[in-house]
Amino acid sequence: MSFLQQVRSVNPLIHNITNVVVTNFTANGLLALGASPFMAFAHEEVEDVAAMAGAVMLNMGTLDPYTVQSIKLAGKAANRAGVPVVFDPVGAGATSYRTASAHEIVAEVKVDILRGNVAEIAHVIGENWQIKGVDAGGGTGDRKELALRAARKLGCIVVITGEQDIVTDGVQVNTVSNGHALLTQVTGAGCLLSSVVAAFAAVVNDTEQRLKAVTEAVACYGLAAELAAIDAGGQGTGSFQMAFLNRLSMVTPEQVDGHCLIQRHLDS
Ligand code: ATP
Ligand code: TZP
Ligand code: MG
Ligand code: MG
Repeated sequence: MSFLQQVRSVNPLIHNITNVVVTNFTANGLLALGASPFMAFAHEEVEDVAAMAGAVMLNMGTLDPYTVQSIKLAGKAANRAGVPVVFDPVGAGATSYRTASAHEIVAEVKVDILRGNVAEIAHVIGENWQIKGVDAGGGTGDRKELALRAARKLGCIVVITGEQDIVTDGVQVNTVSNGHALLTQVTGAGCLLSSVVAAFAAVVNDTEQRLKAVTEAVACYGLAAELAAIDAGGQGTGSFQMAFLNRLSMVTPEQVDGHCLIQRHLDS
């Protein structure tokens, strides 16, 4: 059974501590995919929610000290319970507060999967890359080498997204070329992907399979966007967003099998 089929049959509970911009879109995207979203950030309950979830997605998009503490409490509870943790360091590098918070989070929480744009990933590991607010700037450098350094430094899977996506565990590097430029016009496209990655991670029993599942998640998401762009037929970004949710609910394992653009290689 493909990971997508497993998500739809298991309907995993995904605990999201996410930002105020994307909360509704994320919940609807997870429902469309076949997962069960739970947004909870109160200090009084985040540990309980994280421990009962299939996976936890921690996102620092609209950060404040209360949310940083929510993220740390949930992340540590997930670690204790063996629940996979995805971290989306939105805007790391944009302000010193965001960069410092991201550093604190990865120091205190064992992150299993780090997903962000190239600049965010660079700043999480103390490197520099041009950033414009929450969007990757026009910086240059070797994205694959950066992903490998981040994966090795943090001992986790790293997903760097953009026109081409890189997924690595520090040994194997998968590149995914699915996706559509219209995703850049929908706020929360990256944040929802982080939650979709969490949903795929939640159904993996054998952690050896996690890299494969995360890569399939990224390809499946990009393919849904390609199909949605056809459906929306040049009607603009609002129609595309709606079509994208529709396609997340309808994309089939056979379509993913037939149209995923994944290249796999070992780092040499
Ligand atoms: P940023 O803030 O830099 O936009 P993000 O957190 O929104 O980052 P993205 O890098 O935009 O995340 O990735 C979200 C999704 O959009 C991924 O599936 C990615 O493959 C896709 N994507 C981003 N840019 C493009 C592009 N130019 N062409 C095709 N797909 C893209
Ligand atoms: N501002 C703070 S968080 C946020 C914005 C616009 C959403 C970012 O979402 P994404 O998925 O990184 O585009
Ligand atoms: Mg984007
Ligand atoms: Mg983002």
